[in-house]
Amino acid sequence: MINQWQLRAAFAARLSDMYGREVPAYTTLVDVSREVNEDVLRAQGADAERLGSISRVTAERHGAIRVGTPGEMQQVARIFGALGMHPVGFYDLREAAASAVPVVSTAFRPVDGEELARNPFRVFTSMLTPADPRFFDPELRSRLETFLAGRELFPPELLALADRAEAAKELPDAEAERFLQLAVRAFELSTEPVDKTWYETLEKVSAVAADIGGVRSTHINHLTPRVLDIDELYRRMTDRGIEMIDTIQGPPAWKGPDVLLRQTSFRALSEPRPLRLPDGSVISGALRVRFGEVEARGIALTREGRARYDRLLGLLDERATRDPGADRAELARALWTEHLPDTEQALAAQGLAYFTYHLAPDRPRDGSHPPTGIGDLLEQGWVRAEPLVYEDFLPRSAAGIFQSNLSDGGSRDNDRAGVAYDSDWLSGAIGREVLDPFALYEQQQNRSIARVARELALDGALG
Ligand code: OOG
Ligand code: NI
Repeated sequence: MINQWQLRAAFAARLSDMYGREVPAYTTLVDVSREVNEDVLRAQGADAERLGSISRVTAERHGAIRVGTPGEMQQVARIFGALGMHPVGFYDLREAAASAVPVVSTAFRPVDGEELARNPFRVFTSMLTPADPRFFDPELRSRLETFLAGRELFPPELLALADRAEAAKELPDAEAERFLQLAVRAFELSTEPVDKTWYETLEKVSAVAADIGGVRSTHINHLTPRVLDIDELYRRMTDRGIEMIDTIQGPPAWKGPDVLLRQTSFRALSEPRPLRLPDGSVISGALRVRFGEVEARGIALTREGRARYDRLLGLLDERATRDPGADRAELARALWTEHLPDTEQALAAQGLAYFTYHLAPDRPRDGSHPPTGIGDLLEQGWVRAEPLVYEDFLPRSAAGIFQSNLSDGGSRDNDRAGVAYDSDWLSGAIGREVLDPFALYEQQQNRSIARVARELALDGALG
């Protein structure tokens, strides 16, 4: 029998092999990430593993896929459900992006601490919004919806195996093998000819719309390794002659703790794709869709911490507008230094980031009574705080990653009102609750505090 986390780890590893064959530059990115991680581990020792063991970080990947309809999203949810991955968070990239990115998204990922430690594979999953009149007029919407309704992304056998794996939380070896083969195949780039006229019609609105709705299949759009020093990775990739986008998205490099998520990417590469012309003939063409991305993960911020981050991004935009010649990273660093505490202890004390709390092995043993507040316990050496790693995504960064790979902005009519979608709508559409990331981190933190309280009481009883 193969259990869920083994299935998830095997799926992530096979997807990585497949993607490396299809997009060789991805392999370079993985190699350079591994080198950087080994160097950081050598230089920092145990500190390098503060946000995850080196084995977790080395195997860690996130993927991105894009689908066309709620029905397709629901099928994706079944496949990832088989792997113990649940929809977490709602991202509206239509609002986060200046150019035309007509999608709303969630991320499928494991949610409990142990599962994340075993293998944290996550997939950012976007769904096209043909009903949004800012992008699609009624005629195009109707053609697009008809096209999407007529395709099948996932064979029924794959979905049946997925349902079995989700219900039983495991699969017998032979079925597991079949499930993995079918699942990886479903995300390979199709060799079926692309209808050139249809693709280009959608491309005029948005390259993302063409990538999703211009073809009869889906594919993994990128697969992202995790690196412990993204600034160093950026330098090494550039030294190797790989042209990276010009920024690292997310928080700046600064002297304080890493928080949230920093990401960067190299531009989508032209890949050969067969194109069908109106006369039925097929020519070999090229489309630029898939790219490489890398990320560094930091500590998860509380709602308050996140509000601070969002406010700082706003301030950064203002300062950059006022001072167009200034280096954005420098401006960001100055703002961060001014507005964010630069130690884990202060982040914890001010309620800005999430931690789990554990009894300190060297806590007082002189029979004295521990204080009751978590802050005092920490300060007086009764407990230790371990940071919770941020497991999710950032809408502004995601929009930046999408946009940096669009050669033109597409078109959007901002005079029209968009269709409103939110987390509840998506939950209903896929028939599963889209979970609130903050609630998940809070739960982990609260559980650890409750455990510490129990252990201290026990300590008292024994002492
Ligand atoms: C997804 C872009 C978002 C990230 O890491 O923020 C993303 C896409 O291009 O489909 O993957
Ligand atoms: Ni990504």
